[in-house]
Amino acid sequence: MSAKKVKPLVGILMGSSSDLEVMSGASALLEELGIAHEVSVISAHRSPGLAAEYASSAKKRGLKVLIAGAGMAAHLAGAMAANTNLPVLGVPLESGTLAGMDALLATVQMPSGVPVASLAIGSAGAKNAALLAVQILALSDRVLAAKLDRRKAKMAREVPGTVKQVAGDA
Ligand code: RP5
Repeated sequence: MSAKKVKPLVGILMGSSSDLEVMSGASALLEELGIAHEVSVISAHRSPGLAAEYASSAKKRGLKVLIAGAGMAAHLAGAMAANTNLPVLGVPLESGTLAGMDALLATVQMPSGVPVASLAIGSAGAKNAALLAVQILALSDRVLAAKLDRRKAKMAREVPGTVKQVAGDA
């Protein structure tokens, strides 16, 4: 008997295969939390038709959240948001001469009416985008919500707290 194929709930996109290393952090986190997802390289500039088609068909295909990472003039998240009402999480990536500031501004400065939730530049942003996607899914999934609670509690336990106390005269 073959294993039941679960439809992906999250679509991770990136503008180039050169973004894969950083964006794989998002995929690893979703995998850790057991979230079915798909990973695609689609460019807002180099394959604009495919980008529009992906976004317009995403909801029909069962996807619930899109994560779009891109560098330089990062329009991928915006191109997704232009063509779907699913939540779009944008991850600005460091690429080229401006160290990700270009992508940050392009991702965060969406015009009114077409929201993109922008995360931090680079790998922290990629991982947080995955966590945010899971938090959105957990709004209607109690088991997932409990998993996130346990993860947060574990993270708190792992913070060292006071690392040194120094005695003095006063
Ligand atoms: C962006 O341009 C991509 O997201 C990537 O971060 C950057 C450079 O792409 P490549 O020239 O490496 O394909 O569109």
